[in-house]
Amino acid sequence: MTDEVVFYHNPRSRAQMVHWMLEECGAPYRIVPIDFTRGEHKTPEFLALNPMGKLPVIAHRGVIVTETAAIIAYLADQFPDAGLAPAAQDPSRGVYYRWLFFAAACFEPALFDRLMKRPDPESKSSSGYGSYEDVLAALKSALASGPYILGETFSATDVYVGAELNWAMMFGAPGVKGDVVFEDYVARVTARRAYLRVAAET
Ligand SMILES: N[C@@H](CCC(=O)N[C@@H](CS)C(=O)NCC(=O)O)C(=O)O
Repeated sequence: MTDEVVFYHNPRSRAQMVHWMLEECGAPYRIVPIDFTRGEHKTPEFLALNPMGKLPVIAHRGVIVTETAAIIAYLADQFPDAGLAPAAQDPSRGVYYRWLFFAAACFEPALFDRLMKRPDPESKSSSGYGSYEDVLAALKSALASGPYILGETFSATDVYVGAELNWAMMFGAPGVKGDVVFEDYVARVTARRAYLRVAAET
């Protein structure tokens, strides 16, 4: 069975984060462009891959994976030579998972609610992310000692957290843009060759 990753892609989407990860881990991949304007993500064929009708999607060794953070974690495990995930038994795997899941489950929804000017959650204790401010403070604590989330070691979690923060900065998210910890971190991770290769293509 081929090791090639089939990557359903549109550069104007979260699939850019997966593209960065594919370059980081040195995976052999083939891009299948998906044109949103032609509704190619809502065809029966595409919905059979992802019933959400959303990108990104990958197919690898007969398996379909969706959800940006899940794809990034999956690729780190499938292409271990790149050294982008701590071993399963390594305690730092806990730190790696912690901030990867935090970014997907707390930072992303908090960020979108804030950018869309949705009202803050009525109750911090029943809202999964508490408050936007609490999320940013927690994320900043993870980055404060740096240079990466695992300290000296760059990992797949930095791809996802870095891409989310970079995106937040582009959209002028309050508390992110202009903050020295976030700005320095994003500058550091987006200076990587893999990121720059992808950015040069778009
Ligand atoms: N939770 C998903 C979100 C995926 C998502 O919303 N993708 C957007 C592009 S960034 C999409 O495909 N939108 C097209 C649509 O819903 O019609 C992930 O993290 O991968």
